[in-house]
Amino acid sequence: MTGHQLNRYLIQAKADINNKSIDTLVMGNEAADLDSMASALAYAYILSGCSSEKVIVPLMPIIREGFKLRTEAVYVFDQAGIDLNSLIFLDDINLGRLMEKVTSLALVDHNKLSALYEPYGKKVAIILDHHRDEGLYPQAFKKVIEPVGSCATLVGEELSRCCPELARDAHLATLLWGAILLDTVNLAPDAGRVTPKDEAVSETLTAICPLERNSYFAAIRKAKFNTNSLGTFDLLRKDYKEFKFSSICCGIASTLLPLALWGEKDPELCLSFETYVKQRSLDILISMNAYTDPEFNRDLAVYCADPDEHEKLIGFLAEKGLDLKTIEPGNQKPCLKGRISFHNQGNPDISRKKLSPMLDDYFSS
Ligand SMILES: [Mn+2]
Repeated sequence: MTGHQLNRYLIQAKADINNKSIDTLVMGNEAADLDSMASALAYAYILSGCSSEKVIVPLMPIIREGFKLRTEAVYVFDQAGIDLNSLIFLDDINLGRLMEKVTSLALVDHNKLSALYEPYGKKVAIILDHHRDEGLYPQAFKKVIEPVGSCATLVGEELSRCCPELARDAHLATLLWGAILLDTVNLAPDAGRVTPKDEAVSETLTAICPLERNSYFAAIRKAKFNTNSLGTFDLLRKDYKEFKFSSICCGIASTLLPLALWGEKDPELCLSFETYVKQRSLDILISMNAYTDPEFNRDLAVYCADPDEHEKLIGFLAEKGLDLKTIEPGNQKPCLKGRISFHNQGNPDISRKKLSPMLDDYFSS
């Protein structure tokens, strides 16, 4: 499986970053979702197929450890037979030293560099993106910025346009098609994401990819919500935001499994929360668990380093109409010094977006 052309390209690219100057470095955005990573990898491969004398390298702008949190990307990359060891992650390189050897940048799935990369803005030569055009980098000689459902669609267009030899590559097609199907919700018009261009590119990929559309989409969706492979630490950091409410540092994780199931997997939830709090110097850590069972449902886990603060906070949340019912997820071991409590949230309308301003008001008064 590792011997196919796409993997041979990746192995070469990874060797090239150490001993050659790089004509073009291709990168997606820092959120590094499936669309972004698939587009970067596929576009680098296509560009190098068009001009084999050039050194063209894709960069995944996250650390290697972060890849496994994107469970849908793990699934699609596996279906496409991609050897993860050959991918280049941030911790495989020294960014400053690498950029000295890079002549030009190709941005996919974004058109504005983040602060870390902004010093290299002058090198931007190509942009393929489906976000709003920020009108930056006038020196770029190629800008394709269109509001299609998925950036992978624009990469797919480049494939047919500039590199017909790769247009029969099933691994490449599997990669691009996965991103398009996930972003357009399986090309569903009701979801309001799909455009005629996404449909057209998807049609072309159907002929090359050995998978069936509906089952491929269903499997990607399932992988996205399947957190079985993740431990408590990974679940906490997968979709995590940190807030400063007055002098209180509060982390709120959004997780996709019921607390009952989480507690069964990990009987030391409190110790894990406590370690996480310590590492990030937090005062409070909350997990908002959203899942369907079969109705949409929410649970809430609240940890405070200060036990007195915990009691007051739960009292406040009760006043705010979250309708909390205390639950015991499995046989939980006690905390070392803080206090944790677990609840079903009877009012499922209160999301992180709504909870955070409430907490801000509470701690500011
Ligand atoms: Mn995108």
